[in-house]
Amino acid sequence: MTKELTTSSDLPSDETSDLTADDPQVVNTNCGFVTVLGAPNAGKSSLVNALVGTKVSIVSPKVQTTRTRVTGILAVDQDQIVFVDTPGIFRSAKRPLEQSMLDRAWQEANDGDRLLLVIDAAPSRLSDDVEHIIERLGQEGRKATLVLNKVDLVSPDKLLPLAERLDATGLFEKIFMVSAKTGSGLAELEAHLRAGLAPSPWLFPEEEVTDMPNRLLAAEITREKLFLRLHQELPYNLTVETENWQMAKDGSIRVEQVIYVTRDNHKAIVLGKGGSAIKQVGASARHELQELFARRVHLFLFVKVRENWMNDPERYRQMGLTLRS
Ligand SMILES: Nc1nc2c(ncn2[C@@H]2O[C@H](COP(=O)(O)OP(=O)(O)OP(=O)(O)O)[C@@H](O)[C@H]2O)c(=O)[nH]1
Ligand SMILES: [Mg+2]
Repeated sequence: MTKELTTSSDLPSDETSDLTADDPQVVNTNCGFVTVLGAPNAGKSSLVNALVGTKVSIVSPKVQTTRTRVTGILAVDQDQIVFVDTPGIFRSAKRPLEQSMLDRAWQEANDGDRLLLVIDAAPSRLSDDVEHIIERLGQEGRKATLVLNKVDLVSPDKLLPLAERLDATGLFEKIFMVSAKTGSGLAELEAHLRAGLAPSPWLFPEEEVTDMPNRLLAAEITREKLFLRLHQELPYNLTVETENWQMAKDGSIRVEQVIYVTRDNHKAIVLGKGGSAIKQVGASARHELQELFARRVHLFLFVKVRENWMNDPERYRQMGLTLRS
């Protein structure tokens, strides 16, 4: 797992004089961005986490869990892949938050070196959202690698017709059948992506698994616990921000976060009877933060009603999104 740079002793003697290990001409590493695109709930974040080998992106059984660009970085031998997880794409966004999420996903689709389209292979037919993505990629003349995910839920005789139908679109240079849950097919996918990398210096240090700031990562973890616990429209009407992040002298971290909700009754539900709900969310988020940062974490959660947060550009900026004007 070492970063192999050609040293001057590997080069013909007459070329060695001016070259250093930082010179692009002597770098023998590979690196690239892979944008992971797909409809909501396809398993994009699960796939990125499985490929990176660390949980960098939050996951829930609900749609629209991921709201912004989340990177997961894989470094193996001389190769570094920066996976860019994106919000699930759906046909029609109604609310400003949904619009910003869609803008973000399509923007990332245009920015990456390579596109990975993740489709949930479990349903018997392609959803409208998937048809919409395929249509748009086709119109834009984009090519992608197709990942049929959740194959652990499908019998092989159903997979083949689906793969053939998608292959007929002409969009996909290669099709992989994987399960982010069991890990099946991931080694082949990884090998394919690594083989397609361009020679380039690494963009991140070897041990880095994401470029997300700790504050955002921590807010996402709390949001995941809220998504797992709350139902109906409530998860979609809240946002979490880390307001304070302090390292104490004893090495522990003090994290203060605000959960913004839009209505008083939402605040009551988030708090639960006698604060029982928020206590559980806090305990579960704190536990995960402690594992992630390998130190003691003191987590303080506050719930604030801010009716209009979904029209406040600052709330979007905190999430790494832009509110359309
Ligand atoms: N059985 C099975 N479940 C999976 C697999 N991959 C993901 N899931 C589940 O599918 C659900 C959605 O997974 P996510 O990774 O959050 O999906 P996503 O595409 O990132 O969703 P959004 O961020 O909402 O667009 C979760 O309940 C996952 O546990 C898989 O390979 N097999
Ligand atoms: Mg996601």
